[in-house]
Amino acid sequence: MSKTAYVIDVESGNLQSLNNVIELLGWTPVLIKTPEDLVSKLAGQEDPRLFLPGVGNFGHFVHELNVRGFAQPIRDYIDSGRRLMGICVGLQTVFADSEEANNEDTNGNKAQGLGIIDRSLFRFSDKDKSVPQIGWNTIKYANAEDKSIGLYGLDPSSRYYFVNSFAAILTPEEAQLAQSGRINDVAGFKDNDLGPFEVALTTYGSQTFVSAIAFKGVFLTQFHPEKCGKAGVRVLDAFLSGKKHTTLLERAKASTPPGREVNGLTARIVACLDVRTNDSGDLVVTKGDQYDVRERQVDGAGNPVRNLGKPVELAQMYYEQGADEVTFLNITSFRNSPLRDLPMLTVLKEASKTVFVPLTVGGGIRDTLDPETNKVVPALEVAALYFRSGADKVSIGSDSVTAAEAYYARGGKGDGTSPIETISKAYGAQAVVISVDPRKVYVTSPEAAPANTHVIKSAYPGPNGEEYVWYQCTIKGGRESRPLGVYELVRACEALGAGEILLNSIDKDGSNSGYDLELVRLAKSAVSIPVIASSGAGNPEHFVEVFEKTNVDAALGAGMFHRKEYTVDQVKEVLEENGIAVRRD
Ligand code: 1PR
Repeated sequence: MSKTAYVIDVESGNLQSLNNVIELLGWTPVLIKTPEDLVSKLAGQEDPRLFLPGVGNFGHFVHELNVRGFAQPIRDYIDSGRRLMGICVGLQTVFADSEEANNEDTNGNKAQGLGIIDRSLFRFSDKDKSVPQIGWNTIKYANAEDKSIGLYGLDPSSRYYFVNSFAAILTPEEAQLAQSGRINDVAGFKDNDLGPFEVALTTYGSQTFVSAIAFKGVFLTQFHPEKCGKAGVRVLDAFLSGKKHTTLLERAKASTPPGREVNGLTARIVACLDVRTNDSGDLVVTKGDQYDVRERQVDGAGNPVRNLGKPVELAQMYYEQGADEVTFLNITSFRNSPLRDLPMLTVLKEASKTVFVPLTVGGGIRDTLDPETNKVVPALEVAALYFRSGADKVSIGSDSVTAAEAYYARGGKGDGTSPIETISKAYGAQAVVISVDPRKVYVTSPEAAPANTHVIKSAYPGPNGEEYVWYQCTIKGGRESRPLGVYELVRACEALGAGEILLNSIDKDGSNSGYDLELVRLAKSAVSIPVIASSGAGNPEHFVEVFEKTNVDAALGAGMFHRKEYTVDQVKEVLEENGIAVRRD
C-alpha cells in the first residue's frame, strides 16, 4: 500500500511539481487545505510526513497562513516533534519577519512569521549580483556532522536551485561563527526547547545566508528540491524515507565541481520550445528564423508549419541532457485565447511529471476575453491556471510593452493593475519573466532615434555605414513595432516588479551566428534582475562567448537543440573545458 505524504496548500504557486516527485518516490500526496484538515488527518499519526511549500512573497504567504488559521496548528505540530519539511518561503516562515513585507497594515501590524528563529530576513544587497538570485548554488554544512538531527543528505558536491531575493543573511562575524560550528552563538539560533539547530550555509556574492535548517522534526530548505533535478529528488527521498544521515556525508568531503561561476552561480542553460498547433491541429514544437516558422519551399499546397517534435517528449529529452530550465512559448496565443488553450495546460501537467527543473510558460499572459462567457479574465487568473498546471514562471511579451508605455505615460509610475504588478505581488517577482522581441534599428546619429531612447555606438556599422543602433520593441511575435527601446522597456518592467528578462533578438533568431552581445550588454546595464540571452546560438562556443564577453546570467538555445546538431550536455562540456562552472546532476 502506498504511504501518504501531506502537503499544506495555501494556493501559493506551483505545487504540482512537488506532488509529482512525491509520487515518483512511491508516496501519495494529499493536499491539506484547512487547519481542521491538518489536525484531523494527522491526529494519532506518530511519524507523518508534512510539507510546507511556499513560493512568492513572504507577506502574502504568512498572511494566507494566518487568515486561514494555519499558524497555531503548524506551531503545535512542530512542538510535537513530528516531521515537517518547509521549502523556500516555507523556511522563511519560521523567522520573525522579512524586509520583503516591512509595511504595516492600517492597524499598525507588520507581517509576522512564526518567530521560532527570532531574527529578520533581508534582501540581497551585493551590488555585483543580480537579484533575485536565480540559479544553481552550493551548500556547505556548518555544524551538522557532530549533531544528531541531520540534514537529510544535503550534498555539498551537488548544486541546488535557488530563486530568492530575501534570505536569512548572516553578518560576516556571524558567518564565521556558523562556519566554525558555533551556530548556537548566532542570534536567533541559540539552543532552546526546539533546538539545537543545524544549518547549511550558502554564499551569494559577498553575502552568506542560511540555506537549510534542521531542528527537532523540522527540515527546511531555502532552495527548491523539487526543481533541482536528481540532486533534489535525492533530498526529498531522504526526508520521506526518514534518512536523516546518509552516506552522502562522505560525498560532502568531495570538492564542488570546478569552474568559474557566472554571477555567483553556474552558467544556466535554458532549452526553449516554441509551441503552436500545426495545420492538422496537433500541438508541435516549431522553430523558424526571424520568427517565420513555416517551411520555405514545399511541393503542393501551402507552406506547412515546421514540425520539430512533440513538446513533452522534447522537454524530457532536454532535461535528461542536463538543461537547467525549460521554457515553453505559445507563439500563436496573440491570435487564440489561452483560456481555450487546454492542450498547453496539458503539456505543462505532463512535462512537470518527469522534468524536475524550473518550467516557464509564455504566450497570452494578459487580461483575456473568455470567448464563452464574454467576460474579461484577469491575467492573474490566466497565470494561476499555468502555475497550478506545473509552471514556475510565466513570461509576458506583448503586454509588457503596453505596460511599459503606460508606465512612462504616467511619468514613471505603475498603477498596480498591469499583469506584471498583479502577478508579481501574488506570486513574487521571480515568477514574472519579461520576454523581449527587439529589432535592431541603425541610425546615423543618436538624435535620429526617438527621444529618450538609449542609443549605442555599434562595432558593426549598418548597411549604409550607420554607426549607431537602438533596439526597437515589437509585439505580437514581431508583427508590430512600437516606439519604445529595449533599455527603456526592461527598466520599466523591473520597476513594475518583473524578476527576469528573456532577451530575444528578431535579427539573430535562427541565424546560428551567435548572440547579439551588444544587445545583451545593453540590457544588463539597464537592470539588476537576471537576464537570459536568447536568439542566435548555433554551437557550444556561442554559449562560451556570451558568458565570457558579457555578464549575462543564463543563455537559451532552441534550433540547434531541436535540429539535434548539439545536445545540452555537449554545450556544458565545452563550457567546462573553458573553465566555466556548470551544474551536473
Ligand atoms: O506576446 O505575451 O503573447 O508572448 C508571445 C511569445 O511568443 C513571446 O515570448 C514571443 O517571443 C514568442 N513568439 C511569438 N512569435 C514567435 C515566432 O517565432 N513566430 N517566438 C515567437 C519567439 C524566439 C525564441 C527562440 C529564440 C532562440 N521565438 O523563442 O527560441 O530566438 O532561437 P534560436 O536559438 O534557434 O536562434 P505574448
